[in-house]
Parts: sequence; C-alpha cells; structure tokens
Amino acid sequence: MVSRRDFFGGAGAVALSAGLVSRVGAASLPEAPQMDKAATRPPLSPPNGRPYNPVVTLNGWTLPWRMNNGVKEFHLVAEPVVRELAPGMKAHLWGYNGQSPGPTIEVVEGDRVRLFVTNKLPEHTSVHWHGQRLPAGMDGVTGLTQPGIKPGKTFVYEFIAKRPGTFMYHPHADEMTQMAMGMMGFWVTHPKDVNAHRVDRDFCFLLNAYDIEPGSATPKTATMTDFNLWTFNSRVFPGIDSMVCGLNDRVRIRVGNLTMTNHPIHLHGHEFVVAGTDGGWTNPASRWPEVTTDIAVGQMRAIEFDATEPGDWAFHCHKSHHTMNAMGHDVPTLIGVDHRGIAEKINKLVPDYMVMGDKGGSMGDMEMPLPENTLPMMTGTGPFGGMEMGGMFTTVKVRKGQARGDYKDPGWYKHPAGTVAYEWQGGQADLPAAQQSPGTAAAAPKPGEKVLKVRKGSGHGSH
Ligand SMILES: [Cu+2]
Repeated sequence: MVSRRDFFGGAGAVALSAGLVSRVGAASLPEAPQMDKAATRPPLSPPNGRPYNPVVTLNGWTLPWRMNNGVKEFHLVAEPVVRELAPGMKAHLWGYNGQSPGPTIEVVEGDRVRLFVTNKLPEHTSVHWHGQRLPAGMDGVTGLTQPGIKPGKTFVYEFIAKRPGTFMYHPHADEMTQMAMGMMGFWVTHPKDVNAHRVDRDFCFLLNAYDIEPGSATPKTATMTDFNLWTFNSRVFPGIDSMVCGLNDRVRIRVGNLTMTNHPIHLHGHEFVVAGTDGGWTNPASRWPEVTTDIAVGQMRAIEFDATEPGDWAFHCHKSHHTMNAMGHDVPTLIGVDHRGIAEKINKLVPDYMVMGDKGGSMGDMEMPLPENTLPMMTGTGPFGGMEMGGMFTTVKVRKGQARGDYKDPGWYKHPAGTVAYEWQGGQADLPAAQQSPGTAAAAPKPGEKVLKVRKGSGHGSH
C-alpha cells in the first residue's frame, strides 16, 4: 500500500502512479492510497487532468487518482477502520481507504470517471453517487441497478461527471447498518471554467452521527434517531479542526447531511448566502443573506461569505443537543431545585447521573470519572475557560495576514484592547433601572393561591 505521505509528497507520488499504468497497463487496479490520520490534509492540487481549485476537507483528505487514456481512475476500498473521534476516543467504524468518512473525490465537469470499489467488509455493499446524473446502471442501488458487491470482490463504476456542484457517496446496501457504521464520503465536481464560482477558501465536510455507548467502541446500528455523538466528518469537538481564513477572503463551506435529522448550521459574526444546493449553483440573483441555514437529511449546501471580521467565530449546529458529546437524555429537569452538592454524592453511587441547572454548576465545570474510551461532555476549552460545547461545533478563524493557502491553526484570537465583554465594576444602584411592564404585579400569585406546577415530559425521540 502506498502511504498517505507518498501521495502528499508531491511529484513522486504522481510518477509512481503513472509508472504503474505504463508498466502493467489498464488491466491493473489503480493504487488505493490509505490514510492513517484524522487530521485535515492540505488541498490536493491537481497533478494532471484539467485544472481546478481544490477543496479542503475538514479532518479529511482527497483521494489521489491516475489518468488512464483520458479517464480519471480512483480506487475506493470499503473496509473496517478505526477512526479517532477526538483525542481520548476511538471508534470501530466501517469506511474507505483507512478512514471514515472516506476520502473526498474531486473531479472536473465533463471528466470521464472510473471508480474501482473493492469490498473488504464482512457483507456485500455498493456505492451510490448521491446527486449525480449518470446511467441508471451506475447508480449503485443494490437489487435495483446491480447485485451487491460481495466480500472480496471489486466492482467498476464509470460515468461522466456532467454537473458541477457538491455531492456525496454512500452505500445502498444494508444501509441502516452501513451508514450508521460510517460508510460515506464527499464528492466535488468542479466547474470546467477554472474561474467560475472561484473563492479563496473552499472547505467541505459531512454531518454524521453515531450511537456509541460510553465504554464501547462500536456504534449501535439499530438506533433510529437517538444518536449520542453528533459529528463533523466523524470528529467531535474539540477534535474538530478550525476553518482558518485570511481577512477578506471569500470563503465557501460545503456541507452534506447523512444523519437522520436536520441540522440548522449557524455561523457567528458574518452573514452568508446559500450559493449551492443539491441541484447545483444558485443563481446569484436568488441568493439572500442568512446566519443559519437548515440542512435537511440527504441534502448538500454550499454557503459563501466574505471573512471581513477578524476573530474566532463559533460555527455549529443550532440544536443544542447536537453540540454535546456522549450524553444520556433521560434525566428530569431540576432547574430551581437546590441540588448543591447532591450531584457529587449521587455520582459516587450512579456514575452517569447528572443534573443540569442553575445551582448544580454547568456541566462543563463538572469533573466526573469517565468510562474507558469515551469523551467528557462539552469540554472544549478556550482562552477564557470551558466552552461547554462539543459535538457539531468548531470555529472559523479569521486572521489578517494569514497567507493564501496557509491552513495552519493560528492559535486563539488576540482581541484588540477594549473589544472584549467585561464585568461591571460599579454598584447595583448605578445600573439603569429595569422597566416593569404594566400589570406585572397583578399577574403574580396572591398569598395562599394555588400555583399549578408543570413538568415537561423528558422524551425527545424525534430530535
Ligand atoms: Cu444538529
């Protein structure tokens, strides 16, 4: 196997691929490069074929190819993988070429693409090229358009990448299991015109989710909606890299959703436009500014903005349960109950018991003994302390002077003097008086009056 380093080393890797083609001809399988790390790889500049502006896959990489008589050939290997979800937790998933999600596939509009798919899973699989226009027999639906790829076998898919835009790939074979195990990847078809839709930074990743019980490493695949690990590209904050931008860069973020629920994705500090949808590029006249866009199940969206505001800007799913890590939801709400000290005592008896609310301290501050191979909840730590966020969360870091093509994390933002929220040092009497709306006093319960106490149900199966 050719390692990732050989491929990202540059010209040497290309020479190796080309050499293989000329030596043994088209009958051989192209190399299936492997990736052994969950770090964000630098963009893969196209070494041959038509030029394009490469994307950067968050905590991922792009699959190298070989040119064979004008056809772009890729080799995906479906196999069990170990993916580090964040430092401290590894998951036993199914993926492609060493990671889950699999590598991003980048091609150019009009490219003839040949994809070899080798199955090293214990059961049959297939690959569906989600969103593509292609011959029906290449669509990868087991039973409908092809037989399943049996373990040990290799299938060949071939089609022309007709439509530029943002796509995904995933199995249509035992999909409840295979998707819950992490079988998926990103696909970008770049426009033929290298100057069309051009941006300075083009990031992409998938929204995906797992149900892994604390102390275990394999997802529960029968889960319907109650997943406990909400991830960007099978990474959980604080294991998710930041999206690093230069000041005033035009930035694109492409997101595909392969979870079982929608995700309202929210960016701080900037408005963006939805520039690309499942159907391709949005007519510029029909774009409008937003700070949150909902990405439904099975959808892809490309958002764009000018990174005009320096700083570390939160970027996250707005479902608050999705910005947490491994968590059980079956707990009553105890806001208003004085439970100081009680949680600590109960925890000695029931290790996963947890109270939330205004008197127990926030969860981010609670130190609890953790089972092996799990993540503490909401433990991202920033320059001002605990962020109390995990799961589907990261930051967009906008920096003046960040060189073109430099994606290295610049560290935390250094705020100019006088631009950080601060504690009021004056007395209570100096604060502006709170206005009371008329009639407030009358609405308060009179002494002795019965007050109906309502407790909401704690189930939330539908997320
Ligand atoms: Cu979400």
